[in-house]
Amino acid sequence: EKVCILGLGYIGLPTAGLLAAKGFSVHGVDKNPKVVDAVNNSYPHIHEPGLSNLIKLTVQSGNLVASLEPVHADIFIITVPSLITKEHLPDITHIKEAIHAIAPYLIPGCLVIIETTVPVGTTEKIANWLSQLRRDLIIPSITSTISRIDKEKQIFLAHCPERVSPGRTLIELVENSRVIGGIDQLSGQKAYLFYKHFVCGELFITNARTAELTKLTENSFRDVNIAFANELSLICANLGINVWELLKLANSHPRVSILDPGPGVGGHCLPKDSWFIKHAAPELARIIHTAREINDCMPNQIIVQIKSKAAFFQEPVIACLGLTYKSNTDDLRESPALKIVKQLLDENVGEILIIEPHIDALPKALANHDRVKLVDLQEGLAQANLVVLLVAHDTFKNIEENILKKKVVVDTRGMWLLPD
Ligand code: SAJ
Repeated sequence: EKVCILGLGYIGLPTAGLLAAKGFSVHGVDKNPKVVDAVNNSYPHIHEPGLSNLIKLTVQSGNLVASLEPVHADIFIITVPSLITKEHLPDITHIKEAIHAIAPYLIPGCLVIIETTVPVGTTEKIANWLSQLRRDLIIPSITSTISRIDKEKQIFLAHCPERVSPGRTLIELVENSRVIGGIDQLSGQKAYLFYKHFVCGELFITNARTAELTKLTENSFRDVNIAFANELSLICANLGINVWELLKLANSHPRVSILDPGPGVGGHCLPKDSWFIKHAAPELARIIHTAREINDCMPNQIIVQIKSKAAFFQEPVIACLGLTYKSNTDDLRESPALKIVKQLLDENVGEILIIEPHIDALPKALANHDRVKLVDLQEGLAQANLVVLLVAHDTFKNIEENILKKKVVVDTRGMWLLPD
C-alpha cells in the first residue's frame, strides 16, 4: 500500500521511516526544500535515537522518498503542527493547507488520518473542507448514511493523535496504545486495520470528537499535575520546607503521585493543548486555566530567585546548566530555560555561561547578546560563582558535591537538593 505523509517533523519523519521499514511505499511531503533534500540524502534534520539509521536504510531501499508535493496514495497521514496564537487561540492553518494540498490526490477508498493534536471539532471541520474541495467524492460525516452507489466514491477519515515522547519516539510509536477516532464507524475500522500493521499496543476505537479531547486531556492532565507541584514548590519556599523532601514523602502514599516542580512547562505540546481545552469551554475549564497561569509564571519566579542570589556578588558569573525544554534532548521548543536565560541577559543580571551538551551553537534568540557564552561543564563550573540547574540532563547528576559546595546554587529540578 502507498502512504503519503504530510509534515516530515518530529512525528512525520519517524513514522515515515517506520512504515517504510514495514514494507509500505512511503512518500513524505514537506514544504521546506531543505527538509526534503535532507531526507532524500538519508540525512534526517532532527535528532532521535535510531532515526538516522532508519532513514538511511529506508531511503536506500527505495521505500521512502520525500518531495514538496503529495502523490496519489491509499493512506494520507497529516502530521503538520497545530499552533497557538499570542492570544492563546488555536491556529490550524497548517492543517488546512495540508488538506488543500492532498485534496486533488484523493482517490475513492483512500483513508485520511489526522495525527496532529487538534481542537475539538477539527476532524468534522476537515470533513466539511474535503466535501467542498472534492464534490466528486463522498466524505463521511457522523450523521451521513451512504447509499450503495455512493460507496464507490467514498473516502475515509479518522483522527489518531500521536502520543510519543521526544527522545523515545521510535519505541513509543510501536509500543504505545492508541486512540482512533473515526468520523464514522467504517473510517474507525479502516484506521484500526492500518495501525494494526505496526503498533503492538492496544488500539481503541471511538468517535473523532472523543479522540480529539482524549489527547488534549492527556497533556492537560500532565500540565495540571505539574502546576500542582509548582504551586507546592512556591508554598514550600514560603514556609521554609524542602519541596523535594515533601514530594518524596507525600508520594510514598500508595494513591499519591505528584510530578516534579521545575522552571516551567515547555515543549510544543503541553502548554498549547491546555489552551485548546480552555478555548473549547472557557467558562468550565477553570483548573486547567489556573494551572496554565501557574506554569507560565514559573520562569519569572525562578528569575527572582536567581537575581536575589546574584545580588551576593559584585560581578555575578552565572553558569546555567541546560537550555532545552526537558532533559536528555536537544529540543529547544518553548523552553523555559531559554526564556529564563534570555530574560537574565535582557536585564543584564551578570555574565552568563551556558552549559548545554546537546547543542553546539547558541540559538538565535541569544545570539545578539555579548555577555553569554556556550562553554563545557568543567569550564562553566570553574568560572561561575552562581550555578543554576535548569534542565536535569543525566550528565549533570555526577557533579562532585565538593565543587557545588563552593558555589551558590539554584537547583530548579531537585537534582542535587534531594535529601538522602
Ligand atoms: N515537566 C516538569 N515536571 C514533570 C514533568 C515534566 O516540569 O514532572 C516539564 C518538562 O520539563 C517540560 C514539560 O513539562 O518542560 C513537558 O515535558 P513532558 O515530558 O511532560 O512532555 P512532552 O511535551 O515531551 O510530551 C508530551 C507527552 N504527553 C504526556 O506525557 C501526557 C507525550 O506523550 C505526547 O505525545 C507529547 O506531549 C505530544 O506530542 O503531545
